[in-house]
Amino acid sequence: MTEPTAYAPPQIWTWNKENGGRFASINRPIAGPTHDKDLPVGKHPLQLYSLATPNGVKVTIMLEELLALGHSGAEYDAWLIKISDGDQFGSGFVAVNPNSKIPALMDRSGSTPVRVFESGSILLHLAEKFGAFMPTGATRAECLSWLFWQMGSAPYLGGGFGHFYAYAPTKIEYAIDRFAMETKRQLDVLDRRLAQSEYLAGADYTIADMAVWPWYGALAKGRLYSAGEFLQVQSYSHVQRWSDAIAARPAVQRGRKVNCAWGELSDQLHERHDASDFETKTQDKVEAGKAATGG
Ligand SMILES: N[C@@H](CCC(=O)N[C@@H](CS)C(=O)NCC(=O)O)C(=O)O
Repeated sequence: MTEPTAYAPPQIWTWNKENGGRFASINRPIAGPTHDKDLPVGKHPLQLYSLATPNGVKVTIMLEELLALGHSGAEYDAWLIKISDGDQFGSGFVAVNPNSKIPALMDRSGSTPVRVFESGSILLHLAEKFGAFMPTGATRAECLSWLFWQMGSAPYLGGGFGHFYAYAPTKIEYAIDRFAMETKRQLDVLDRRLAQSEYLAGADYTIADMAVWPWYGALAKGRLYSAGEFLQVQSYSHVQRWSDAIAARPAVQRGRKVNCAWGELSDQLHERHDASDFETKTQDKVEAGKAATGG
């Protein structure tokens, strides 16, 4: 095995701010706000503060699916939180999520606003509120099991494999090997389940699929960490079938665009305040409008 440069941990860990890496500018060993900043509040019952990462997209997919089912109470304003600029450390954001991570939701539909953080908790809150995308009866437990499987498993994929394969300043064979093995094991867990069942909880599409798909569907399609070939993702044929089926859903296609600030301009809807924004406010239209007015 290729050995990394010898490193002996000191007696007491100290914060070395120079210790680079892709997220050095936002990583800190302390919690709490770094600056005062109120969050904007729009006109809808639900206020979402987020970014279109896999964790963020879970919630915008759920909201678009609820609206597609006719739940008008799921109308929402989606505000862009730029985590690379440190927006998650503003006092208003920290009041909604003390963990300073997107997504964060304020449910203002009742007399007292309710804060909800952690994507799995937000999906559950919305599923219970609208009585949708979560089965009752025997398959409820299966749905919750896969939902919590995602919450426990994805940190090995993102914080483990993705970090050491794609982002760490040096390639450490031990770390990449360890997390590639675990990631392939997780893909196999999903593949075996999806060989027996159309969706994760059973015959119906649920919040479990909405939680798992943005991570493992993207991985299976080679959209995460450019690791498709390395992990031989094509071999997980049932995951491929399930990923394609979910990707084809119109609500999923809309949800992926919300709070997206990279990629094709026509796929970026920085903020979403109305269903018509998908037609009129994607970045290609915004830029064309600016060019036309010389702005
Ligand atoms: N377990 C959390 C994870 C959320 C999370 O890791 N969010 C990332 C973006 S995908 C974030 O906000 N990072 C900002 C930071 O770490 O400062 C959830 O599912 O909501």
